[in-house]
Amino acid sequence: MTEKVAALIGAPTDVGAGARGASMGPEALRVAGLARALARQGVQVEDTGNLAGPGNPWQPPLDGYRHLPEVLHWNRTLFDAVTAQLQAGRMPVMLGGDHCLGVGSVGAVARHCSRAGRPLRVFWLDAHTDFNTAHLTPSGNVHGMPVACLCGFGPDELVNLGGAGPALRARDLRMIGIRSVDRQERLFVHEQGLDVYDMRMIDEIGMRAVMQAALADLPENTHIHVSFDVDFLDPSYAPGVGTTVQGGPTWREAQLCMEMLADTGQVASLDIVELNPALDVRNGTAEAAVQMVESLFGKSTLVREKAPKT
Ligand code: 5AB
Ligand code: MN
Ligand code: MN
Ligand code: MN
Repeated sequence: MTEKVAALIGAPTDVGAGARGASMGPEALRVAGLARALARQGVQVEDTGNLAGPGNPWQPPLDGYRHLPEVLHWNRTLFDAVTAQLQAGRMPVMLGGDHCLGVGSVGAVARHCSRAGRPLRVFWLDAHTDFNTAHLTPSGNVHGMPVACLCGFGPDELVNLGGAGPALRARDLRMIGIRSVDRQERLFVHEQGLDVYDMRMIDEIGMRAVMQAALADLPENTHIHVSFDVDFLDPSYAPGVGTTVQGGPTWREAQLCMEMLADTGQVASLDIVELNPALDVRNGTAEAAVQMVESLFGKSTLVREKAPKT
């Protein structure tokens, strides 16, 4: 880790999701021992508590978006909180909350890096590409749209959050673990040239080669942001999410992904999103997520100078 102090920012909302419950995610992650896990890895932790925002009105979509005013409110608040932590030299760790919050969190990181002239690479660990727009979406749920918004395709207020124009370029993104892309979303992902490492690629060449490819040509001084949607993990050990998709990375594959990110020493901000305690079993998914994050912060079985040669 580049930054030594991690600031936990709770964003307890599910306004962007299709199921209620992700609003309880921040507390479930705390109960599962997130702060202690980071401390074990030598990271100083400051829990800034939870942000406040509107409740979930549970309304149908309007013009292709569900709860857009509430989504906007939460993302503005989060954008400011993440920006403040980055400016204070701390590493923001956002505890969601559903993945619509990626707009504010990644947006803040991207604007910060662009002001500092620092290269950025965003790792989107997810079963889904989250690249829908109001026209493409089958659900109207904004948690299926954050990547599109960050790349400039979405409502003006979200696209231009904290700056004019798109926060990200498609080439700044690497998507790992993908196994559910909607029919029309798929064409758009292809058209925009997103760098997607889907489950088939993980099956065929293995997680190690996938991560080597996704980390290739990483410029020195790159800020790595990890947006960890807990539904990235296989539902056999992570059932506590709103949108489970069978056939995710095994426990070991997911660990390797985290360990290889940790090896870069360049992970500088993190989202943990989509954990839904209402659907979990004895907080086991929260505990699984915490174990993954501990690996992301450098936990490994043995001391290794560097990864073994191929
Ligand atoms: B998540 C779906 N593609 O747009 C949609 O969990 C699911 O943040 C989106 O990845 C899942 O509604 C959003 C069908
Ligand atoms: Mn997601
Ligand atoms: Mn997902
Ligand atoms: Mn989900």
